[in-house]
Amino acid sequence: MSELKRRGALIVVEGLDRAGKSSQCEHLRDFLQESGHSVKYIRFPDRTTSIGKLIDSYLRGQSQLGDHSIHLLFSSNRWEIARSIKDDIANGITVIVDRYSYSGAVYSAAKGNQSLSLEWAWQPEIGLPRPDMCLFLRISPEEAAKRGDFGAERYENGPMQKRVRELFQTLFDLQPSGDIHQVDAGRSFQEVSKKIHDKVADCMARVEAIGPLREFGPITV
Ligand code: NYM
Ligand code: MG
Repeated sequence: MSELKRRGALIVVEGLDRAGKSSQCEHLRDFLQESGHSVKYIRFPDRTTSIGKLIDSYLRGQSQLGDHSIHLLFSSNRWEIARSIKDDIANGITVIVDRYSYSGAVYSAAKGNQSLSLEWAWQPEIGLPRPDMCLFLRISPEEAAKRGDFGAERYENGPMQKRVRELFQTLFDLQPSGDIHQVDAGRSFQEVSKKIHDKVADCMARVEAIGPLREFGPITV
């Protein structure tokens, strides 16, 4: 009989644009790999698939889509990758995900479309793999704006980021306790990465106690 393999952890990193998610994710991947773990780093939107190409064109302002349509494409882009995430986790690979369902729900709900509430926006995420932990890199919209040139893509403007920041908090308050871990991303790169490594190490040690990979459930706003 083959030895039972320990599953990988599903770790999501969230935050506003310019919070430093991607550089921290790459650093975390290298750190875990150097400590002997099997690890993969993926990001949403995944702009390489055919759905991802539609999203990319929308974000660059090269195509127009209704708020509900683009919302469902973002969700669909997660569903098309969900199978491979589950397989990797089952095969003992820890998967680091740069943006996930939380971004999906809050960016769409932040547009202020009356028929696109946070609750509506969350619905298509129900049933997707639920992260073992979500690290929220917390930064003020003002600080984020200072870090680089905003405005290259849709949603990268002050009022939108401010609303997104508020809705992240609303959504996090509705998540199961223990899922969301806030990290002060206004500190130096080294300080932030140390915090992230410590929290991830705790989570990876807990994976066996958590049991099998879970799924997202509904929220009530
Ligand atoms: N975004 C990202 C959404 O609006 N919905 C989603 O489901 C996801 C995953 O796409 N401004 C937005 C947030 C970002 C933009 O992401 C592109 P990135 O990580 O900046 O490339
Ligand atoms: Mg961005």
